[in-house]
Formats: sequence, structure tokens, C-alpha cells
Amino acid sequence: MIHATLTPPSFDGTRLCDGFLSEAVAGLSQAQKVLPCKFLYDEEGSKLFNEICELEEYYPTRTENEILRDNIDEIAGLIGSGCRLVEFGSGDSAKTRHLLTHLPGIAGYIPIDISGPQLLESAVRLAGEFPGLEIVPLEADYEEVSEIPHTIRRPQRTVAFFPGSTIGNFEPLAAAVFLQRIALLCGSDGGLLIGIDRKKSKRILEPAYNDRRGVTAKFNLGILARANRELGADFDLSAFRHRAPYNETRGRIEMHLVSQRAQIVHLDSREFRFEDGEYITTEYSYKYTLPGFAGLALRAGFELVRHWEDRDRLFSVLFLRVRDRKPRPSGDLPGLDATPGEASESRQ
Ligand code: AVJ
Repeated sequence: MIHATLTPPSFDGTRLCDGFLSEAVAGLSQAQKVLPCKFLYDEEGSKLFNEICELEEYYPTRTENEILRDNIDEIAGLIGSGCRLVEFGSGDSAKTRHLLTHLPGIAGYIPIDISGPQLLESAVRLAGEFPGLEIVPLEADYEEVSEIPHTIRRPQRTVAFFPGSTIGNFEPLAAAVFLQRIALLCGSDGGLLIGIDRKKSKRILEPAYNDRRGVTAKFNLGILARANRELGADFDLSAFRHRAPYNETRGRIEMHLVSQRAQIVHLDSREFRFEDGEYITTEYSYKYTLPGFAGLALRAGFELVRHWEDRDRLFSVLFLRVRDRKPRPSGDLPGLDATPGEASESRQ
């Protein structure tokens, strides 16, 4: 019997906790206070996020899973056998499990996640479930990955997997820069399987980020608890409230932590003043139209090969490939012409 190969997780980038202090201080010093969303995803936060994924109001996870399940043969065919599959922000690798079942010839799986404990736990579990699969986990802020770890088997190509509409965390310009980086990391024959959340009515969007059970609120407030625990800050968690409005103009959900009174918070021997009602921005979740996202990806060096959606067009999964460097006629968005379902893009 062939055993799975599991390389112990390696680290890339600076130590993550050093970053938290400097980035929190910098973020709270801005006129509009921010705490970068990656710090929501520590061990506790990752668990809460998994809980969010199970919520009735939170449609993205189950919808994306459904799209992946319904189209798995075609998707596996496009990824191709012999590839090196790299997942950015792998979490518990729940979505990948299904993909891997349909990719028997794969050269290796490289899960990248910022939460070390969750990364190791899910890699060990996957290794047990997929004998013969080489798993090379990488604990890193996926934005800072400069090289993809090698597998023992030489891969035919590298395909990135970026599910969950996590790309929505980036502001559009930063999203394009990040996609460009993925294109570079994957190289000329590379591919990208990515999930994006579609623009839709705020009647659907806002409940997804303001659930009745308050799991998202707990997840959001968790970043303050973490700052208290790890940085010695003195945030009063009962003096901040979670709120997540849809900013229609920008096309994004914004997660806020709203100060319930005028107060001063101490961190790193500094004082941060909050007015009553002032808020910290903790996360953006951008929503896209299909042509909007394909255009952004094109500028970043990817062309759309194929896309799938659910019947309500809540969510899309796209397969893109690294574009060859030859210039194209302007205005030409490869793969987007005569695509069914385009009429829905103007829909609310
Ligand atoms: C992990 C970025 C995909 O934007 O839907 C969910 C994060 N935050 N509920 C999203 C999130 C609050 C999630 N992503």
C-alpha cells in the first residue's frame, strides 16, 4: 500500500503575531479605524468561521458546495490529472475533500492557511483519507507566499484553488494585484478555480452577515478579545457592537465594530479614543457581477475558461487559465461572450 506523504507544516513570511501588534496599532491610528481581517482567523476565529458556514442565513458555503458537487466531473477534467493543487486559505479543507476524490492522478496538494492548528489537523485527517496523496501544508498569510512548495512528483501544471469568495476580502485593486501574483506563482500553463459571491439584494446579503444566533457578531468581536489576550489591549467587549451593512455603492458588505459610548482603549502604551458611534472596520466582502470579475481577472493575467452558477445565481465558480502574454484586441473578454445568464447581472 502506498502511504500518504505529509510534510510537517512550514512557515512563510514574518511571524504572524509580530504583525498583529504593528498592524493593529497602525490600523487604529487611521482616521477610519481598521483591524485587518486576517486577524479574525486565529484558532478560535477559524472555528467560529466554520460555524458561520453552517448557518441558515449564510448561503455562500452551501451554494458553492452545491455548484462544485453538481459540476465535479467537468471541473476535475479542467484541473487535469498530474497537477499540483494549491489552496489559498484552506481552513478545514472541506471543499477540497470532494475535489480530491475526483483527482486521483494529482501530483500533490498544498494547503495554505494562516491558522497553524487548523492546518495541521486537517492535513493529518486528509492524509488518512487519501492514501498516496502527497500533502505539503504551508502556514502563511497567503498574501505573502513567495514560492509554492515542491512536491516529490513533478507536476504537469499548477492549479490554484481559491474558494469561498475569499477574494472578496480584497479591495478590487488589491484583488487584481493578488490574482496577478497567483498567475505568476502558477506559471504559464497554470489555472485558477475560484469562487465569487454575486451582487444581489441586501435582503439576502445583510442577514448572511447579521445572523440571528449572533455567531458572526461573536466572530467579529473575537478580534478585540484576541487583541486583549495577545497584545494586552483593554477593549471592553460589551462596549462594542457588531454591524454588517451592505454598501451598495461599493458593492461590499462591511463588518463594523461600533463603539457604544465615548471611550479610550489602551494598546502598546498608546491611547485610542473612540467617539460614541465611531466604528472599526474589520472586514470587507466584495460582491461581483460575472463580467465585472472576469474583467478584473483579465487585467490580472487570467482568462475565463468556464463558469458555473446555482439556479438562483447567488454564487459562481470560475475556472480561469493564465493568459499567454500576447496582446489581445481591447474590449475582448475571453470566455465571456455569449455566456448564458448575463441578463441577471443588472438584477438586484
Ligand atoms: C471568508 C471572506 C469568504 O466574506 O463571506 C463571513 C468572511 N465574514 N461572515 C465572507 C465572513 C463574516 C467570508 N469570507
